[in-house]
Amino acid sequence: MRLLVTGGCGFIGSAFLRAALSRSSVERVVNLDVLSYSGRRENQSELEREARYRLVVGDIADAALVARVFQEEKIDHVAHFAAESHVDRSLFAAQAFVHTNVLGTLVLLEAARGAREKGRFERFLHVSTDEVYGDLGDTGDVFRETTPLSPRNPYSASKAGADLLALSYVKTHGLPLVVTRSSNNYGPRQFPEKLMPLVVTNALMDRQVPVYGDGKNVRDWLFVEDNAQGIFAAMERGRPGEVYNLGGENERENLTVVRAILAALGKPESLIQFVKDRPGHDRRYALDSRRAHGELGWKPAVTFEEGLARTVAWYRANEPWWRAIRDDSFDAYYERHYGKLGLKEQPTA
Ligand code: NAD
Ligand code: TDX
Repeated sequence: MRLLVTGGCGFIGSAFLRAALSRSSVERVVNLDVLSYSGRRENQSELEREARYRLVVGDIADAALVARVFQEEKIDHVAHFAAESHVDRSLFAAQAFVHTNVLGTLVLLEAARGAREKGRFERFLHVSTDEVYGDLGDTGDVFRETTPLSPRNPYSASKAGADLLALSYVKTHGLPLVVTRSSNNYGPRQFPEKLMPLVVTNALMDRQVPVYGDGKNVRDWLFVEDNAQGIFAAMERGRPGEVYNLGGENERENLTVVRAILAALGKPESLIQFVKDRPGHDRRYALDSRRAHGELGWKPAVTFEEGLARTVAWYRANEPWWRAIRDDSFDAYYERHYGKLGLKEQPTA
């Protein structure tokens, strides 16, 4: 397998790089990453010593660069993670989401189609999300792979656009492509704009922890290493043209998650501050993952309690990692976003 991973300096992509390089069936891994604000070179720096591995810094929407990588490296598999991934940023800067998530995906599909026509391309694994299905509201229902796409924010709309393009390449060009749609990931190396690492790092700094709305929105939490295993299984064993939901089977209200983190850190619940709700905030996501269980033989292995303990321990042990991110530019984002939502001034630690 000569594998191109996009977005391997990000949270899930870097976990996937480790999973891929641990397998002897993988002859070569090339990571194409533009090192955007959420791309961290240190997420993969120890891998740079591996002879089978190469980091290429560049944009997936740069067609000439992507064509060169395909040709030089004789790429026959793609695992496509690169994306603008944060819903809140898509509310005020949507253009980058279309550039990377839609246009970037198209460039990769075209490169794979070209390689396929030359007879040397085997699998394109497109990484998508449960958010493309929209919102379950307060119903007891779940999303199935057949649920119509109904995205409700610019992030999920751009991901849904990418999904449709990707699946169209199966029909029109016979591209052997598989899509995974996972639920919310958590674990080490997640950029601290997302709920869990934001709560952990704010609490470690004795800052208020912002909870949107009434805190009763439900997410289904999947430990990042379990997602990496599921994606690898889908790339190896998934049927071309098929979609696989990868759910964590850990539905929790946000407030429950926040309280569990504060308890694990020994911090008081008085740090919780309810702020104005996210516009268009999806109430609940939940996935039916029986197709992945049956066809891929995949199930999440890490319980929520174990995953949370490992996540909290990682942020405690890797303070230089998150301190380097929580700099002035992060504060500018934080004030711009949370100031509008009514977050109180931060008490000093
Ligand atoms: P992330 O923001 O941590 O990482 C994204 C990576 O993509 C970064 O390394 C960044 O530098 C890179 N990137 C961005 N634009 C690029 C471009 N134009 N060219 C090359 N590289 C670029 O994101 P993540 O949380 O690791 O998410 C990875 C994928 O998984 C995304 O496709 C996302 O939609 C999907 N996903 C995420 C979750 C989640 O809970 N985080 C859940 C389901 C699906
Ligand atoms: O400060 C916060 N306060 C808060 O209450 C933040 C950042 C979030 N929240 C809420 C919003 C959501 O209900 O917590 C929940 C989780 O929020 P995020 O971490 O922003 O994730 P979400 O919007 O659910 O999207 C995530 O899962 C699907 C990922 O960011 C996406 O990349 C993925 O596709």
